[in-house]
Amino acid sequence: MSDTAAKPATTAEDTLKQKARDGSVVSGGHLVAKALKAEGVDTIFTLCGGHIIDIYDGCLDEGIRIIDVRHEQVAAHAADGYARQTGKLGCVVTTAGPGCTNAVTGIATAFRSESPVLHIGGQSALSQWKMGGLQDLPHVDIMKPITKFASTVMSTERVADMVSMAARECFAGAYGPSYLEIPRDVLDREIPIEKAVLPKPGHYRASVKSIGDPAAIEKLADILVNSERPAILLGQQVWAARGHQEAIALLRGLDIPGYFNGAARGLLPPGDPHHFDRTRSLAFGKADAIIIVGTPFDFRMGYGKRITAPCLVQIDQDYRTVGKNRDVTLGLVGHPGAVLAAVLQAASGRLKNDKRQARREWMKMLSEAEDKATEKLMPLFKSDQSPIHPYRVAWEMNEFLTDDTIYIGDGGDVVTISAQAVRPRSPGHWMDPGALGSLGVGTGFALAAKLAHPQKEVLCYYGDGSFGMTAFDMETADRFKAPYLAVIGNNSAMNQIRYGQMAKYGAQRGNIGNKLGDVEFSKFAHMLGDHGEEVREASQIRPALLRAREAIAKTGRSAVVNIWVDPNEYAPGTKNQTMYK
Ligand SMILES: Cc1ncc(C[n+]2csc(CCOP(=O)(O)OP(=O)(O)O)c2C)c(N)n1
Ligand SMILES: [Mg+2]
Repeated sequence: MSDTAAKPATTAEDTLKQKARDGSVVSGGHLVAKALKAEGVDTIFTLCGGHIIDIYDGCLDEGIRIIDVRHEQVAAHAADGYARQTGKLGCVVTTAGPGCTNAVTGIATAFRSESPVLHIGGQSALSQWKMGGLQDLPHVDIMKPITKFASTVMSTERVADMVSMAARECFAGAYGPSYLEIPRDVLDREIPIEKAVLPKPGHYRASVKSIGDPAAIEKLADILVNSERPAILLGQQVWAARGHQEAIALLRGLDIPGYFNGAARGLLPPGDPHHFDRTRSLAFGKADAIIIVGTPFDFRMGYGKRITAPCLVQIDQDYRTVGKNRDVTLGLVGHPGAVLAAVLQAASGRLKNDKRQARREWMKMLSEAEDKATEKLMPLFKSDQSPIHPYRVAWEMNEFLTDDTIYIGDGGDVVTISAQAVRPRSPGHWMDPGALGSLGVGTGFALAAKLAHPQKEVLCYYGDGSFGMTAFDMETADRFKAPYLAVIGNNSAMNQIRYGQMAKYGAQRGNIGNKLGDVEFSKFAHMLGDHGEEVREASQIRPALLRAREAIAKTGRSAVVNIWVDPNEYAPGTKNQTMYK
């Protein structure tokens, strides 16, 4: 018999607690935790509030880790980041009212990035429904447009059932977030356990590994064995759905050049013969067949309008994305890994030698063009100008990355630039906000990445504007022994916007509303008890990064390297961004 069970009950509360321990009654909060456990959730990201504390009590019983942050935006980004890093449901728990609204940006980011996140929020008691309770808001109405599913839970009996329902919705088609609001009396009430609807782990969801229409698989196999200059773009769904091994097998099996965007960056390491990243326009301009997998024709793809290849195939988890914004030759709906494995099988042994030879030449041509493009960037990458050129920082970071570094970009221009130099070495080692373009994702992503993979190094490259948005949760990373390296490209401005403004309004009027103070962020690190350095010369970037790495290993705390970059240097595309035209 355990110590707790041996203690006699003294108060009514104790009696209830004892009953709960006996397993004869269960509260709504404990049902939440049981359902999360059934879904494989091992960590929740949260900021406390009276409406939700019973969920914490349940998580203690179920052995679910509670990571409490300083701002709900970070909790939501962390839940998203944790989903991206683990391939499982992420979970954020917020209190009613401002707890929910603070998390909106994180959930909206997950929505545009198709990340499976369950957001559970508190609400005033049903007994005070619409009476003007503390922190009362129409949460479900607020969350509906940025989730796949949003609902109130109306009874304690249904709490676990509705958590499972919301989780199922997160994985329907393209993944995404769900929101559940649980009123306080529903959450706190205790009911006999046999009255609760408790879906059985592994029995309330079907496999998502659908291949769609087998006839379309055959058609795509035909296309791929008959083309001479095919190219494949792998998008974030390939990684999110963990279809990357099948995707890589297809590239290698049929000798096709692969391009990678967003979270798919790093699915193949740089230097791999099927990895390409500087010649997408060239390849798409000359290809006779282009296959787009798991990424929409949105602004990042020019809405697909520039593609002129005679054959364009689109594969997506979401039926609504295929053929959206432009016509396609063939559309397939299904799980990217399952579809590509089926296509490879259907094409197996059918690629003729002359076609394979043609592809090798095609890839050789692209590969030479890649080398030329890199050579062209080299003078910028190697620049030793003072103030430091932002391209040099990007290059130094790429040199500094190990095979085990997860790279996160959170900023404007400096991060856009970094994408030209940073080559993640492994799947999941590149994280960016995705289509919402939300600044401030970095701290939550870094916290989540380190918690998901304590043995890996996590480097977040921030703009100084972005860092200011969520940096305080670096303390949370330290508190939970999830240290990471924050590198800041500091130009004392919201520079990406500044350039656009100057291009449109001229140097005088363009400098309004976008300049920031000169902040020595190393002092912020010192305040937290962390290692922090200022870097003002290009030659000092590498030594500072190495010292920071060493400090993190030695102290188990985060580090900040604040690099002062030239505010007058920027990415080539920035000034001409179409949004300013
Ligand atoms: C939350 C949010 N607010 C505003 C923007 C618009 N925005 C895009 S880039 C940028 C500048 C970011 O500044 P910083 O992080 O310092 O990077 P820099 O461009 O200076 O390199 C801004 C404000 C945004 N994308 N997200
Ligand atoms: Mg800046």
